[in-house]
Amino acid sequence: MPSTTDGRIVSELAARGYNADREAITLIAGASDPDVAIERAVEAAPSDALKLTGEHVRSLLEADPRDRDRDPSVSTGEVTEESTDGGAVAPVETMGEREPTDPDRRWVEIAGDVTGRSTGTGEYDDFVAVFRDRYERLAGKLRRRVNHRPADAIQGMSGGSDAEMIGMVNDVRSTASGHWLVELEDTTGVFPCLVLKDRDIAPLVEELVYDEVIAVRGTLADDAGILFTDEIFFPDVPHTFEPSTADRHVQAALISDVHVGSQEFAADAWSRFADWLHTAEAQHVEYLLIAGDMVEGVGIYPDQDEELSIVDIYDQYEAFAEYLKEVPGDLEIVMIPGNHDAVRLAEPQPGFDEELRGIMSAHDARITGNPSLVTIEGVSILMYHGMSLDEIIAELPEEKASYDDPHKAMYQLLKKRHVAPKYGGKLRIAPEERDYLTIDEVPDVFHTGHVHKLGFGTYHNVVAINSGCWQEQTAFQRSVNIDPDVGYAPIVDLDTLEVTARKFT
Ligand code: D5M
Ligand code: FE
Ligand code: ZN
Repeated sequence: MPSTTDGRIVSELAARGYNADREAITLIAGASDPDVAIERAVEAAPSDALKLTGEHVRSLLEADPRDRDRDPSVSTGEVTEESTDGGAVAPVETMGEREPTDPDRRWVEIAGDVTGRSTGTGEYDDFVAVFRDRYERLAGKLRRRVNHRPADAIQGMSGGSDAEMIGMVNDVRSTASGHWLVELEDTTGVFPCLVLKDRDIAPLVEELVYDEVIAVRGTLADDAGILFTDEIFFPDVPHTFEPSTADRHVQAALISDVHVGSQEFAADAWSRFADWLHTAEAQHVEYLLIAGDMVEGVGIYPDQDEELSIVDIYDQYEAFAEYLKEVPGDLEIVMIPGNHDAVRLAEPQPGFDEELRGIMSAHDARITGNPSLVTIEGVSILMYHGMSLDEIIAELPEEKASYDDPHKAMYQLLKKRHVAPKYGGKLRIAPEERDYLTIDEVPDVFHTGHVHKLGFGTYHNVVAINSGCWQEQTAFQRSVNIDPDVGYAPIVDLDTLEVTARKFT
């Protein structure tokens, strides 16, 4: 599926000061994401090398499971936005029983997990490092579209020159006359960019959040003190992106926000879901992905204790483990934590510790960090709990991100290629040596939860799914008019990437 022509790869490499032999170019063109492969090849090139060789690129690609196992003949799945409200769930006895499945046919790989790798000490240097890493990773995706001039170089250019810059959004203000002033920062300084209110790109300014990385192209004012912006670029998912699919008919159920321990936990809906998984209709559901908030937790929000049915956090996990035992024992389970779980709140969140793993040991579930890139039979699924969705929804215009269409808020994260673009808001981000929150590789499926609303759709062929929840409306949600979607399980066909939402209430 090479979306990048060989010629473009050659010029991309040349722009970074490298030549490459024929084999290196062919290998890069055939990589799952040639642009990522270019970046990685350059990054890992020996510092004195001027020419990248096939051998060099091959060793890099071999280290990447997506390139090792990728089937070049992928098909593109359509998402059917159909929800089988009511009716679709037949009682167990009329459906027949699920047959045991063959564990040998299943395979799961996990990448981008911070668990056990956290290096952050909370020192100032860590913040500098994680911002630098974020900038480098995202700028790498924009360099192929603009010819970046550092802020300090633009400061020295003469009035009227054309200029292009990649920067982190440092500030967005509206001027007295209603235009936008976007201040971009790179490692050398900041530069102000003016977006006139009647330009076609003006609505894009409303999508910006602080600290995301974008690129601009424009012309310097006569006094060279400001850039009149003509174009804005986001790191984004290439339009040509083609997702991978599984080689056989197999399905995954994507859920989140179980909230065991809350008085509002929907135990009946959960049991109907678990029962359905035992029926022949669910025969092909071999994977269960849970994107955080297994339990209600304690002390998460003010007055939360008034709505707890289980007050001890370990008892909550014990109860959750019992509910998990209701699903078929041959399901392959992958779990990440959320903000109600007993792991550090700051993202990236490591997976559950040994004690909690011991409690949730049934099914031998795979426990990984938030976020993680989970590849199931060749289909990569970016699992992220979704805490940043609240912020995206609060800051962007209704039509671009809302609780009613949570998948549209997910599209924004894909476009920004970062699961938590804004730093320093309500969301806590732990500084690490590398930024685990950038979306380096385009996932085939993006799975989040947190906002307790069901929504799914496709963005540049990536299937975005926000699973609903298993907790009825809480007092807080009532007070802010959040009407949760309770008891839904979106089911993804891994061979076609079609989604069907099933309802169990
Ligand atoms: O989050 C469920 C949703 O409700 C999510 O959009 C946050 C929001 N929420 C719930 N309780 C609160 C309080 N007390 N303050 C702010 N936002 C809240 P969950 O992670 O399941 O609680
Ligand atoms: Fe939740
Ligand atoms: Zn949550």
